[in-house]
Amino acid sequence: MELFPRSIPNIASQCTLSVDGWDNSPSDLEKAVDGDFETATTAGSTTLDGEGYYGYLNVTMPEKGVYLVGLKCSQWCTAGNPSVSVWIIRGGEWSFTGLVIGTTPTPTEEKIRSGNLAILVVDADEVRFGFKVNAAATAYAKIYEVVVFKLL
Ligand SMILES: [Ca+2]
Repeated sequence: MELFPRSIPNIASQCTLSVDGWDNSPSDLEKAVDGDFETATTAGSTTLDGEGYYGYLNVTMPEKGVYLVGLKCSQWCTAGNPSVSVWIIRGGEWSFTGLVIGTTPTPTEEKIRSGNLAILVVDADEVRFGFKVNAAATAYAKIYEVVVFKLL
């Protein structure tokens, strides 16, 4: 699938992916940067006793710049509504960008977000995606693909 001109290569495989904040972290992170939108990490999950973040995905670029970052993921949970929030990080300073994906009603089975998230990163070198649920629940997510285009 070719989403962008060949003159702007997807450099996701040159980025460093890491996860934190999960009871059971998603593994097989290489499947999130393999260029295949159908392959995914294992399901990460966390049980929360109230609204909160149940895990994070961090994408660190090779250098600061202007990037377009896209994310295909899935979320599901035993109660409430899951969402994804985004921070952009420049040299260690965090900037909360906002809640960018919300899912209703409660997806009790895996729900792939067909409207993929894309974030423009300006003069920064890291994006942090926070997976959130707004109720006491066990919540899950898989990362299908991260795409990173360096624009400048
Ligand atoms: Ca993939």
